Amino acid sequence: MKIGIVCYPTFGGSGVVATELGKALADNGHQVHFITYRQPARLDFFSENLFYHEVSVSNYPLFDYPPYELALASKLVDVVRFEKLDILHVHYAIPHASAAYMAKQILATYGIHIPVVTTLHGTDITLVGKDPTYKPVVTFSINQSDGVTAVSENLKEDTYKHFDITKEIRVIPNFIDMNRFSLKAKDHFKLAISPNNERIIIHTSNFRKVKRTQDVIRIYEKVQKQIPSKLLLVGDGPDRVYCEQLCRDLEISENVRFLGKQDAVEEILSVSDLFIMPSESESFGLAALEAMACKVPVITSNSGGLPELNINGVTGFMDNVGDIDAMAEHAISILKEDAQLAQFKENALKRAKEFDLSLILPVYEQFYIEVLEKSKSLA
Ligand code: GMT
Repeated sequence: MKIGIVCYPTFGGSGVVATELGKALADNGHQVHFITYRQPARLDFFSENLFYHEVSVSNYPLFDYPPYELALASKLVDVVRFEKLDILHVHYAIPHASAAYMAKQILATYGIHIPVVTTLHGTDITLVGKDPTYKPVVTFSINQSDGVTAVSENLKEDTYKHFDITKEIRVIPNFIDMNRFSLKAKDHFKLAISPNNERIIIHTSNFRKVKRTQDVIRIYEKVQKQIPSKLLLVGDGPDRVYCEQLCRDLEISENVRFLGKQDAVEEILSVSDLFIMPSESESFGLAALEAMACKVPVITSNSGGLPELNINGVTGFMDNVGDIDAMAEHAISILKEDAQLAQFKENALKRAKEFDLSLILPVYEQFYIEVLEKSKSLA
């Protein structure tokens, strides 16, 4: 198949899923064309089946807000026509699904009928999408897609709850490449971070409000009173500055390292003992899955799709959003005994294997075939 993928090219979860999916499809012999405004973060190598088409937006002085959606729609028309694509798969509804709809209508005037698959990732529904500013367009473009997927049952339910959706939504969960995300021997790094063999606690995110990163600091502050430990914070975003201040106020800065954005996050996860994700809402929790694949148990909130990943008392624990005391207690219970920690680590790895790329890739391929056949029969 010739597949066009539209995504955000950043480190965000939807961009990571789109890029890893595209790479795996290309490895499986499909021709994959990424169409976005910058080279996706994890697409930094050559493959004969991978192509990148950059969307450039005019910054004509009249535009206070450069019309990216129009530029994207035009580029989609161009790439679909020139490269003879079979299907378009857009990740994150805003503005990708509506740009794809527009491109589809324009292409129809050339006699080209291309099916569009939209994957809903989370905040495109739970936060931004349901805002009245975007809601009518998001509803319309989901309903006009030829196929719709969501990354968890919870996100599917939320979409039906908040939007007037007439389309069937297929749940296809996030996945993990177990070859990349596996335990790496990084003893020198472990020694540098925890010279006295302290436990290592980790959080990775984009430090947005929805991630409740300050809860991570407060949980750690309680844990470190009982368990000699260090805290690693990976990623960057608006709340990082408040987190740094909070560490100073709580006088724990000495034991907390802000590592910023990291490409090889699996290497840092490999030396870690516990991952904390206290998010306000999380449609799936890809970062938690990445941790589990590196044998790291997880303490998460019980919001969104997290109960579909984290098995309470087995792969870690789940507590109510904002319940810092419960999360700290559960963290201590996992970390205090070596044998107990080892068991949680094994369980986390076993669970992560259920989301291996090799299991999820064929599900996407089959979905494309279904959508293509259905749209051919309607043409
Ligand atoms: O986590 C983020 O805020 C980024 C966001 C995105 O769309 O880029 O991630 C969402 O999609 C990921 C991949 O499907 C999911 O694993 C994350 O749970 C989801 N984030 C939220 O729902 C907050």
